[in-house]
Amino acid sequence: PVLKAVDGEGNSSSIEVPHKSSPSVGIIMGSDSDLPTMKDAAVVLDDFGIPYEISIVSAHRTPEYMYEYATTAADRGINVIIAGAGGAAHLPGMVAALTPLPVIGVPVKSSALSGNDSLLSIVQMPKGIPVATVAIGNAANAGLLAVRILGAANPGMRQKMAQFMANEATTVEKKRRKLEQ
Ligand code: RP5
Repeated sequence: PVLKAVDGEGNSSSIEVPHKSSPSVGIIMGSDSDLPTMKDAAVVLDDFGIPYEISIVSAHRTPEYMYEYATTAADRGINVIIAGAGGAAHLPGMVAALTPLPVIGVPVKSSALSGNDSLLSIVQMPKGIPVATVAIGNAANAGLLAVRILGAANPGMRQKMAQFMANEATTVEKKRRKLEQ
């Protein structure tokens, strides 16, 4: 199936929902309107060859499904959950309260408060229930952090991350040399 969506600023996006038998990362979002932001996490995981699943899980509109998703994720073989939401963004924190897995929160940019509401809702977790929070709208970094978490116990994945970082450095070096010519 293909998930298509338009966000509050009119940015449209679509993503082919993968049929992978053993997803290692769960990407969830409060609404399909979060997809234009959250697809960047999927792009990173695709680049690193990490199987993932994508779903719409709303803390407010589908609380029972959120409970089911979070409490079964570990048994289904998920190792890391990336959760994005905007506004009163309770999804990452509630999911973290229901699973022992690491949860990465993505504050989605909202129209009313530019994502500051999302950021504060996600980052201000009480002691005991951590959510690793990335910058507003930066789902790519959530994907990269998931790769690093998986890489802690996987030397091959760590090597891929080291290569990615070396490539980033090369790109910047090239730009610097061009500028200094
Ligand atoms: C949140 O409310 C979602 O994560 C989304 O960012 C925001 C708006 O949702 P829609 O009204 O576009 O469905 O729950």
